[in-house]
Amino acid sequence: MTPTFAVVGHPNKGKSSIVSTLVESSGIQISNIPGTTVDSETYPMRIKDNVLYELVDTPGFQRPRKVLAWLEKNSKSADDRPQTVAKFVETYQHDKNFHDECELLKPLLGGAGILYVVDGSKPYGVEYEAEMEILRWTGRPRMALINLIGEGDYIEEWRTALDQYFAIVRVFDAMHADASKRIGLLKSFAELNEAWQPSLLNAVNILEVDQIQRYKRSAKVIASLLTSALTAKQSKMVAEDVDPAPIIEKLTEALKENLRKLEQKARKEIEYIYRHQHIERKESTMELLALDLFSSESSELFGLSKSQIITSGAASGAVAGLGIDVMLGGASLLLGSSIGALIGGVSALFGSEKLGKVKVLGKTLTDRNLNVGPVKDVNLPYILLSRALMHHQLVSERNHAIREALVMEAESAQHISQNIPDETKKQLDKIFSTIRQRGYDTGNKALRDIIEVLLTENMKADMQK
Ligand SMILES: Nc1nc2c(ncn2[C@@H]2O[C@H](COP(=O)(O)OP(=O)(O)OP(=O)(O)O)[C@@H](O)[C@H]2O)c(=O)[nH]1
Ligand SMILES: [Mg+2]
Repeated sequence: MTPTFAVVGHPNKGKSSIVSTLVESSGIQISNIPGTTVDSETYPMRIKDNVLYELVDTPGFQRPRKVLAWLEKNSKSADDRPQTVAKFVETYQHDKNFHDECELLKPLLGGAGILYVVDGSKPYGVEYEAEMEILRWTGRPRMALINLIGEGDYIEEWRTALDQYFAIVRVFDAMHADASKRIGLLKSFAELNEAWQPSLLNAVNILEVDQIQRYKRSAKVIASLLTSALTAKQSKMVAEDVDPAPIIEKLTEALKENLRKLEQKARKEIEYIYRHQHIERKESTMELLALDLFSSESSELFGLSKSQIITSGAASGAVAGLGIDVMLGGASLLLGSSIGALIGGVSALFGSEKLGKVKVLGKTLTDRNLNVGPVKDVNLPYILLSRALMHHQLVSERNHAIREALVMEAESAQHISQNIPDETKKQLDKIFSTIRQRGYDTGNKALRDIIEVLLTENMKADMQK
């Protein structure tokens, strides 16, 4: 059976925040208005096809004293207490006054363990005792989490009280807990109930492996971003008499836009890896004003230069007898060198000097291909890399209980590339120049490996904080 925990407690103490964190879901409703969660809802923690555990988000206790008074009246001895709780739910499940209590007790009657959440930044008070007593009556395995919503520190008095009702008491900061804290908490869950131990320890293993996988997958995304950016180009065929300057300008803008889009796409992919699909991001767009670009003009037709066409023509005497009309009729069916071969045939008929007049699908060989890109600027991959490393750090550390936008300051990205060790920079320079020369994605494993190390170094720095 999948280990299931119901997160229960007073209204507005961070129950939904804890559920969001532990199942890595940013779609759960969280707000500072008490009574936000109205009905119980079960959320599975899934990695690939495995459901590792489930958490039930529940509404807070509303009338615990009344419930406890009823339970006490209807119970004869301690051995009938869990049954009495079941009887309460059966009796009051359609009563509006006890809707919240019935909602939170139902999953416990169904076999869930208890995670009781309190706010350790506020003093302890007797008003919590009825809640804790009811939970004790259910007889379910119980653990208390002291969350810290404000500045105060009443952890010790809470601990003294909670220890009397709960097998395990832990301080757990819902909003700032990172992956290692969450995994630590799962290990405590495993202590709570022997029957869940194998599944939960397995869950811990799967999560630990998944953490490493996330770094690997992120490295792949960033490597592919850099490769695409280093090889990005724009080109357009124009007729002989067209002024190239405004077109080059447009192509340059299109290239910059493409680079920004590549970056945004990589951002989304990284956020997806860390299950932050709904993130709102506030970041300054990449400054690409002064980028140094390659630009060139060449005459070509369907990807073949004039000399290629003439060369292939020399070898294709077989088509020399075909008329132009026949050739045009068939041109749409032909590609690349076949077209070259046919034009070659034509050049054999008309002589290469007249080739400029021959039109194929409306284009002449005197049309020019205007090219912009790739970007020469040696800083480009480092700008992208720094920004990607910073974004990865923010996203990988981001707790799923946070609902505010992710803010990225462009200035703080700058120091990241300065911190890359010189030896690594040399290796990167070499890889970047190879990618530029080859002009296509080589699926560069060396690049992925270096980026993975840079991502992991970031992680180490975090753990030392
Ligand atoms: N600073 C801080 N705020 C927190 C923490 N946990 C929860 N909050 C805030 O406390 C408020 C209540 O959080 P919820 O998770 O909605 O609380 P809840 O217990 O589910 O509330 P109900 O559904 O109304 O019973 C929200 O504004 C949270 O952002 C925390 O660890 N630190
Ligand atoms: Mg809630």
